[in-house]
Amino acid sequence: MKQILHWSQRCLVVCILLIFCFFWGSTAYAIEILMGSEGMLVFEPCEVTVNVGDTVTFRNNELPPHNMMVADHPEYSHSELAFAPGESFDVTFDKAGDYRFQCDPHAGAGMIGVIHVE
Ligand SMILES: [Cu+2]
Repeated sequence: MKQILHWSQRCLVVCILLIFCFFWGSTAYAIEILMGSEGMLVFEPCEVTVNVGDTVTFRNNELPPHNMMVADHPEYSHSELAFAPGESFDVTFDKAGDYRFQCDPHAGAGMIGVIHVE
C-alpha cells in the first residue's frame, strides 16, 4: 500500500512537470533554464521559444553534474559538466531552428529539452 502511494505521488509530480513544460514552452519570456530542478532530473522549463540572437542561461539547481548537448550542433553545446550549485553558462542562438538538447549523464532519465529559435 505504501508503495502504491509512493508510485502515484511520483506520477502526480511528473504530470505536473509535463503541464508546466507545456505552458512554459508556449509562453517563455525569462530565458533561464534550471538544470535538475526540485530534485528531479529535468530541465525546467524543458521547452522554450526565443528569438534569433537571444541568449539562454543554463543554471545548476540540484542533482549535479549537468551539461547541455545540442544534437548535431556542437557550436551550441556545453560539454563541460557543471558541478557547483548555481553554476551557469550562456548559449547564444544565432540561427533559427528547433534545437533538441540533453544532459549527457541524465538523458536516460529524461533530462532532455528543446529550444525553438525563430
Ligand atoms: Cu543532468
